[in-house]
Amino acid sequence: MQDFLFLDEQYTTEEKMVRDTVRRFVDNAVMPGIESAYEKGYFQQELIPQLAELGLLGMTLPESVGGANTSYVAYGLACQELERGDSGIRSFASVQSSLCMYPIYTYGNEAQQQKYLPKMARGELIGCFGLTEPDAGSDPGSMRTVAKKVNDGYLLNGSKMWITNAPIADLAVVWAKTEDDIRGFIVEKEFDGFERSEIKNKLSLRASSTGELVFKDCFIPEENLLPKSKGLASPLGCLTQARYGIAWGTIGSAMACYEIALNYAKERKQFEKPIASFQLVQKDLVDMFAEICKSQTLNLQIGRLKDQGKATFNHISLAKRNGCQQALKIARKARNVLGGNGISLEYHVIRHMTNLESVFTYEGTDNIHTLILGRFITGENAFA
Ligand code: TGC
Ligand code: FAD
Repeated sequence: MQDFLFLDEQYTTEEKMVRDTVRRFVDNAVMPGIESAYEKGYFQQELIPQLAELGLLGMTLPESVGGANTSYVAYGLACQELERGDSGIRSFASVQSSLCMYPIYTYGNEAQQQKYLPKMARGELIGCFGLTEPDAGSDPGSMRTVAKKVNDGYLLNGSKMWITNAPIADLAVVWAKTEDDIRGFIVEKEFDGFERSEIKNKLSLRASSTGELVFKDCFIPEENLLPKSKGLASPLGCLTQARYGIAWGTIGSAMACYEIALNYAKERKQFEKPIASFQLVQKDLVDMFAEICKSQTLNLQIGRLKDQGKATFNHISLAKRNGCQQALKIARKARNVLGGNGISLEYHVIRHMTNLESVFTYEGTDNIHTLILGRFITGENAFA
């Protein structure tokens, strides 16, 4: 879409290169198969080697562990372009990078980093992140999964629900209560007592693989404990990383919906005129355009703060909440502009719209981000 605010001038050459490369990848590799993948409820797993080849897995991590050492703005732009294709492919990259590689890098030791991260960056090992449980979603501190200390390791018991990548993962970063505190564990798919199953019949994020993790006396060797993880702040720290990418990603979905609606409105004729000439349709298009411009500017500023080490989790809540709210509104407006065609998979808007329903809920619901910001501005904690 038009760079109305000249934001291109604010990005470095490398950031623009990342964005344009991911845009081409999405147009050439994701888009041709997405309609059918969505219809079949299938994650386009065959694209993982290309995602890895483009350096999109763990891209902000240092090269010493297989990362691409890019800026957070570059990471944001990559998420924006991936989600312009589909929220599912961005979800895959978010989970692999921000929810699995990030905790192994941040809370793991050197041996764990070297064992897992280069292979994860190459897409040879796929990760998933288990925090949510059937009875612990917005309140992860109430989790029931426990890790009991035994000789040379831990016995893990419990279950995790709604886990992106679970059915295809080689390892899971799992959060459990020990006698002392919540800790993170790397659970490999071959471990005895570890089972996964796919959640079927989703009507949102259909081109993403989602599942359940179950642990029954699953033995985790001591070396698979993330030694620097301590308390709920550790998994929440990973969420801060992923929520940042989601803020950008949602605006990618919004951009796709806006562009489709604009082109459609210029071509579709009713009352012998293009529907783009009607004032009410123009209002919908202007509302979409204005919110995208504002959101892109917000994301860029928060990205720069993140690159300078100044972004707090409150900033990230502002951007995640804004991105989800605006993108969902934009998708619904675009759906309206397309009339009956708006509900057809062929026109893509309904796919983005239904995807965004999940994105609005995962990684902290809209209510949760509202209350995080409410706590920040009032000093009153609604969760206590
Ligand atoms: P609270 O007392 O607020 O915090 C406990 C400790 O954590 C610190 N903290 C954070 N640290 C880093 N990043 C954040 N975002 C943090 N938020 C809080 C906090 O300072 C405190 O530290 P300390 O040192 O004092 O102990 O905890 P609470 O139990 O009151 O909960 C607060 C609440 C509700 C905000 C939090 O639990 C929350 O964010 N709930 C939402 C849960 C959620 O987002 N789950 C997401 C699961 S993963 C997922 O959805 C992946 S989708 C992936 C995809 O496909 O893209
Ligand atoms: P609940 O917490 O039960 O919330 C239900 C409603 O109550 C919401 O509207 C919520 O906003 C509201 N509510 C709850 N508490 C409050 C409050 N204090 N004040 C006001 N309103 C409140 N989790 C993972 O760990 N890993 C993953 O990879 C992952 N991937 C996911 C993929 C998909 C497709 C989906 C749908 C979810 C995924 N999740 C994952 C889980 C996701 O993070 C949770 O669904 C989310 O955190 C909300 O939890 P819940 O579904 O249990 O809803």
